[in-house]
Amino acid sequence: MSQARFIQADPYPWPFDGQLEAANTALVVIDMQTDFCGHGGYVDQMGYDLSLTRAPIPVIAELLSSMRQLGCLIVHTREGHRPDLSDLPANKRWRSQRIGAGIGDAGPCGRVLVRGEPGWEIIPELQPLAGEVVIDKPGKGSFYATDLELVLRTRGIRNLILTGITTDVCVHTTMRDANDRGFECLLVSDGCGATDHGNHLAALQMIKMQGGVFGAVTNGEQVLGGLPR
Ligand code: C5J
Repeated sequence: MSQARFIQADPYPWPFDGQLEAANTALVVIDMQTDFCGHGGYVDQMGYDLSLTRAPIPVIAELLSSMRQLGCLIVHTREGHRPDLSDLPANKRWRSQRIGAGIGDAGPCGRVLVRGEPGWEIIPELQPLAGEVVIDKPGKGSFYATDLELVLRTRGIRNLILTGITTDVCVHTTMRDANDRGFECLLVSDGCGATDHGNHLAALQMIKMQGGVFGAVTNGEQVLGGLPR
């Protein structure tokens, strides 16, 4: 068995059992799309401060570069709906229309959160490389109505390093769901962002309760320093 290896994290050195190898660890980059962090996208149309959802871009770029070099599995996700909106629940559409950013409606970046539209694309700074896994999801969690679990199990992944936006919505939903499925999860605090900084901080705190109820939290520097070489 290989030597135990840990990344410094809160509330425990991660992963819990020191079984950290490039072959069993994936970097998950959640919803780094123009709709969530670009001008004219969904989050911008709702009136939120884009600097909050753009803040993690440099940290994610560094993690992508290092973890690609190590040969770790890289997973990108995109939230979005079919052009005919057949996978868009009526209540999700209604709520988005109420706040002035109707999903499926025309906007400055094309139809809001619709697959294939400019706003739905992953931002240029964090474009997936050919061959990397890209998961299209209609909901907040990355497991719901996708083949993510099948892909991770097939590739022998048991450790997930989570980044992306938004901390309190799609990242949290994915982390909670992954944790229930037995994946060992680490959230990168400066590799995530939310539309409200208080919610970002609260989401980090929630993970750390009960001895790490959903896993552990660290920052990009600790991940870069703790990855297997
Ligand atoms: C939201 C997301 N906030 N990617 N989506 O609607 O967190």
